[in-house]
Amino acid sequence: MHEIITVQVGQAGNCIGERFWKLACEEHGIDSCGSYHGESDLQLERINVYFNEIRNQRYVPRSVFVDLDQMSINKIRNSTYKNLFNPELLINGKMSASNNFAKGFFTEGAEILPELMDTIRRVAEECDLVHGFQFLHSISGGAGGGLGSLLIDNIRQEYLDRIIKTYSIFPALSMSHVVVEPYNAVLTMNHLIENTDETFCFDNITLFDILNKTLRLPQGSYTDINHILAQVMIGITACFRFPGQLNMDLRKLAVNMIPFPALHFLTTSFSPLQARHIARHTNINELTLIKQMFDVNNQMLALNPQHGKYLTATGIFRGRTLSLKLLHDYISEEKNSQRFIQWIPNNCKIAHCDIPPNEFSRSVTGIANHTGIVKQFDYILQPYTKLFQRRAFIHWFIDEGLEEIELIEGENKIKDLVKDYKQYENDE
Ligand SMILES: Nc1nc2c(ncn2[C@@H]2O[C@H](COP(=O)(O)OP(=O)(O)OP(=O)(O)O)[C@@H](O)[C@H]2O)c(=O)[nH]1
Ligand SMILES: [Mg+2]
Repeated sequence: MHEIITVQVGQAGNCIGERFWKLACEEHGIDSCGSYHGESDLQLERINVYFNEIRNQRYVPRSVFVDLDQMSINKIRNSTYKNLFNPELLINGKMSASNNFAKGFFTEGAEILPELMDTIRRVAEECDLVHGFQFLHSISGGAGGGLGSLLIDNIRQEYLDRIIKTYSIFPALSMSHVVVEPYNAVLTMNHLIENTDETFCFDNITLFDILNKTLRLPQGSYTDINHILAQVMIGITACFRFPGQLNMDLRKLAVNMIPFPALHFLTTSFSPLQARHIARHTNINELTLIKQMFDVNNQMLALNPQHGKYLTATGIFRGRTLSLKLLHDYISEEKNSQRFIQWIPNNCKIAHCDIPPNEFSRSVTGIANHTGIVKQFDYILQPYTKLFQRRAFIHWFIDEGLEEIELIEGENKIKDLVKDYKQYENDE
């Protein structure tokens, strides 16, 4: 079996991860203590991709939970799912990263790194064949960004030929109370550009907008947006977790989605976006699913698919009664539209998993490599530049061992990435 190891770092990473495991357990018939109570063999056929079986029909998520302070990890230690997770894989340091990338990467992070790498090695040794790693983190947190980057770099060195994918949360800077988030984000991007194979980008502003405007939950909290994020992750991973007619794994996904190594920043979309209580009654048709996959209101990032070009896209469709013929027909219409560059043949694909998600009878999770992602990069570069021109706040980073050149390198790499994406913006 080709196993995937999950690593959740920092507060955002751990909170989103907890949601992801909740939904994954529901889909595989696993209760909050790890026992199987499902009704179909299909739930178990590929369960080893994400879970370890520790004894007969008792399953444990193959996930390492990491933070520098205790708060997010203690929350998991005391949650409803406390008996599901392996306590040896819940690891916290002594001191918070205090919103500082450099603490997470150099001082506090470096101290905890040997223990973390030992743990990850142990988890990897228990696998038949590690297929890859998936990281969950915010790019602007001290732990998620700094320690997350340190772990990604070290895993890349030690597991050179394995896939590293990340689910990376971009900050809502307009709502932020932390002034140095743009620095953290730029520094983290430096490592994501160098050392990941696939980075799925999400932004908190868009997710809060979905809560407000689409789901009409104006008082929505992180728990609500983490639920949407978990739904998307569940959608992306459906074809790895279940057998399906049109299947995928991490490597196939990368091969199909990423035309050039640097351009590995992916956006996602999801449909149906509906409040939980009405979801089950809606039987959304094939055409609507496809339209929504490409609709601006269903994107998980500030992306307007009408502006710029799709380099590649994949729709992961779930549901028993979906007509693959219809999906293929509609998707080739999309592929032939102006929104797709035409010089990559077959750059719009579908994958299919019969088993629907728990909440809906049908769904689609869209994954796209789209030139419009540059807007997100500009969004962190602008405030970064204003701060850095005046060298404001950088002493906090220098004091922890960061050299100014790393900020400049990060900035330059993002600018190059923006240039690389923009050159395809007007391609036929
Ligand atoms: N989507 C989502 N974003 C979160 C959550 N918690 C924090 N964030 C965002 O993540 C960024 C801060 O990162 P955190 O993950 O809190 O920080 P950390 O990695 O724990 O590191 P420290 O900053 O040192 O505490 C901010 O932009 C927050 O808006 C969460 O549960 N879900
Ligand atoms: Mg924290």
